[in-house]
Amino acid sequence: MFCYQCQEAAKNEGCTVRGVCGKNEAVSNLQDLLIYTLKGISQLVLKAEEAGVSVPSTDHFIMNGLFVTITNANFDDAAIVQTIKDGLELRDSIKDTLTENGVSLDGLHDAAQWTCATEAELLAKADAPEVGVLATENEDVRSLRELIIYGVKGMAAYAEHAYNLGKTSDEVNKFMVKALAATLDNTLSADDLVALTLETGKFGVDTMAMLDAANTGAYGNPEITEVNIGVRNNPAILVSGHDLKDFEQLLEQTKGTGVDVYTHGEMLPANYYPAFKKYDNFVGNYGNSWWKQNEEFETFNGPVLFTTNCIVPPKGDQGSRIYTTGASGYPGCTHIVADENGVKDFSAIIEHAKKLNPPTEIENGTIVGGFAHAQVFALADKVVDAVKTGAIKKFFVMAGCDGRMKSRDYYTEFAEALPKDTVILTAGCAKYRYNKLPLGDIGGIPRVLDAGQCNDSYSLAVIALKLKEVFELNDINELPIAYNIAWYEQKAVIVLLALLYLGVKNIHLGPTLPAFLSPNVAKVLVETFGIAGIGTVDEDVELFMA
Ligand code: SF4
Ligand code: SF3
Repeated sequence: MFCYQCQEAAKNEGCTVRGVCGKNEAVSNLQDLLIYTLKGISQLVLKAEEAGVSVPSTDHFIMNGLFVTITNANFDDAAIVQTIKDGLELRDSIKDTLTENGVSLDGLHDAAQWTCATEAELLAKADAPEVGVLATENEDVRSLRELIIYGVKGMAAYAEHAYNLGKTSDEVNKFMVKALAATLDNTLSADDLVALTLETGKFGVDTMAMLDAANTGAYGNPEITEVNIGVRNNPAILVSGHDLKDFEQLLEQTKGTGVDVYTHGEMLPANYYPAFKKYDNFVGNYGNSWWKQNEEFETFNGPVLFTTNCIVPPKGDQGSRIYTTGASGYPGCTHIVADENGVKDFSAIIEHAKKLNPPTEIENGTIVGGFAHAQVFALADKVVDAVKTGAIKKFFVMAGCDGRMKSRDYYTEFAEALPKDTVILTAGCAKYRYNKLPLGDIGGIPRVLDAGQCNDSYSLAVIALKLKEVFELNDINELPIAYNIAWYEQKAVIVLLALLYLGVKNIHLGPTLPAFLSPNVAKVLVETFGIAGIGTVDEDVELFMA
């Protein structure tokens, strides 16, 4: 195996024996083969498009397949094997249609041609050198190809959440096909791939805008909310991940059952949506970000539903009360699938909850969030005034992911060290490093404004663009906003590419720069966009405030 897609890549080079995330060699290789298969399918879809032949839709299969390979989403080798087999079937049906229409299949890449007669052959192919990341020998081309693939993985995740709410975009779906196929094309130069990287950012913005419209269209605009972080004395289900449609279905089905519902990790922002506030059994948020789940699931006592990443391999017998759905999966855990209308039956998890103890309290009180674009616009006068009077000197976008590395204490210390006339704008699970600190407020504006999930980084970009308009500036970079972003998995990659596409310069990225950036590609990002790593807290605060 070789994997370097996330921030925890071993030695910041790559995992080669077993993932730091817990992914074993077999799963890692199978994920590579799934991506390889998606690339082959994409090459055929492009061929069909050129020939003007209509072929079976691959949109949902591709977005889901990409999502399955995101860090901490799916560890289930059997499920991935089945997805690959489904992909081969889909691929063959496209080939048949092309052949029937007289389209030549000459010149296809192995990714569009490989076959297997048995599962053993499939497993052997997953381990073949032509399949994995290292198949691209030139390290700069490999770096750019993977940067694009990781961006597209993040895009696919957001596209799938929107899809689950009935929203999809032909342009985004077509771009994913184009990008996947492009990574098989040896005629593309490094410059072509740099251009494609920026285009990935453009479609990242479009996808996040689509998901924002899907979420707010279905559940209303997030609003300022005091979220309870304590517990009640009823049996309960904990929901993690990012999918709001799953969350809604679970709330509907638990209504009147005596079973409470809590959010964990990236599901916390569900508390901010008006549509979910009508459920009396929706209690609040339990615990912190994903990497604390082993200990927090222990004290939660009840079953847990994963709608997406981030799963940490369960400890002891915890797996027996973990349920997965959508792109997520873990061997031995119960996986809940949707019927043809997208309806999921959560009765098993609800019945399971009834047999278990209520959650044990680990903290109490409330935290405040809900500062997505509409809520911030409603407070615009107050915010603009605070900037004009100098009450707010600077905003710090500290969006992104959290992770288990000790070096991430930097973000807590950085938030504590920021001058009192600064405001943190956050989104994603990165917030857990400082959202419970007593940082106070500035004239009633909390010093940590949480817009929501990682995809709600889109809201932060919309807010920045609005401020640019209000202050009549020519360039988004003239605003008193600094970007100190934490990344972990591939959704943070698409958020980063989206910000670059919007023209944001001088983003600091930590706790380490991605292992998949070759020195030359890193140099391009530094020279073109002013991307930098992080230093010490004191140095960085001084640098940002200068
Ligand atoms: Fe390693 Fe991250 Fe890949 Fe897991 S996802 S194998 S931790 S690089
Ligand atoms: Fe967190 Fe996994 Fe990325 Fe959606 S839940 S931000 S790490």
